[in-house]
Amino acid sequence: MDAYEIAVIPGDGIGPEVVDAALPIVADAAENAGFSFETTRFDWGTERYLDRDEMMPDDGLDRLSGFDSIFLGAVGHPEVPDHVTLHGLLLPIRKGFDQYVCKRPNVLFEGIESPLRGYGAGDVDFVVYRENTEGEYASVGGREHRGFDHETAVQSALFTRRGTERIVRAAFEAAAEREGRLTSITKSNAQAHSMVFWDDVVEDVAAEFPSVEVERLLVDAAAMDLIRRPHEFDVLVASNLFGDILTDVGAQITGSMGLAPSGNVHPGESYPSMFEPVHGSAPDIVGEGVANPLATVLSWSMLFEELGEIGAADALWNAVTDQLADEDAPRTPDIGGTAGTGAVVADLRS
Ligand code: GGG
Repeated sequence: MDAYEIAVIPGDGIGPEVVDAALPIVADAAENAGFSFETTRFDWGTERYLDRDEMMPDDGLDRLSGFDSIFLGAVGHPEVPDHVTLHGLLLPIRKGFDQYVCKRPNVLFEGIESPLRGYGAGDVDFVVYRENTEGEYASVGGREHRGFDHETAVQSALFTRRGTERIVRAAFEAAAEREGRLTSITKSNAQAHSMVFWDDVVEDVAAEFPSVEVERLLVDAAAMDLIRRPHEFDVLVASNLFGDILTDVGAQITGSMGLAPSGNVHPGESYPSMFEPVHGSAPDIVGEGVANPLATVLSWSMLFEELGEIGAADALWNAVTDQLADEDAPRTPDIGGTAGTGAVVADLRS
């Protein structure tokens, strides 16, 4: 029997609430599928930062490196600037373990009302492949002459051929396995260096996938079209920043950030991948017990899928799908209910 070692970083705000609530159903799914996993908890995040001035220890990546996978709840705290929390925990893990594919499915489930008129179950089902280790999130730049009127800030985006090719190829592979449609997102009319380069790479890689139909969209048009015609999208591939923005649009049109899962994947065996709900720490609802645990459960489903445990992955995904389709089942306020986090998981397990 396989026994996996999973590092769990609940993080900040509602992170620990959704992570702890979800663990029992995750354990059920593993047991029913005939494997086991051990979790090791790392209480890294902003409480540690406020106490010790570091989000995680200096040897944090070393401590995570032996695990089969990593699960993260959320980062962010009202008293700490967001760039500190992001650059102190989430981004070092994504970059340190070369998790270059940020995979974010956007599915409109049965029982969920989209804010888009006329859209129902199954009408929206696309996945965003977001470049996850470079682009606009590269730490290239600086600030000079602070406090003077000639103060200057420079933030450069970094696009390498290797980095761009591999995310584009991963997206093409996904499109070839799905409906054969790929939309590449750029701003190549304005960003004539990096984004025209991105277009060139897409053209090169497209030659390897003649069966995949390629559409190119500027990010502003894509933001509009995700609302205007979301049913036409299958796989989108985008830079780090554009992918981040568009997946929030995707979460809204499919009902809630509380239903949006994600994986930061390093394909291959060299490093662990990391899975997390797309939502942040939601300080406005911390402690109220109403955070939606379903994005966390779906993210565990993605984790098990990555480990090759398809039975457990499907069991978790189907449990969420069935619950949402049941109009009598409990649901949290973000999707129109009044139930708490615990009641939703208890119902999933029943
Ligand atoms: N669930 C992880 C989390 O807290 N994300 C908040 C966030 O700011 N994410 C930015 C990103 O995904 O790049």
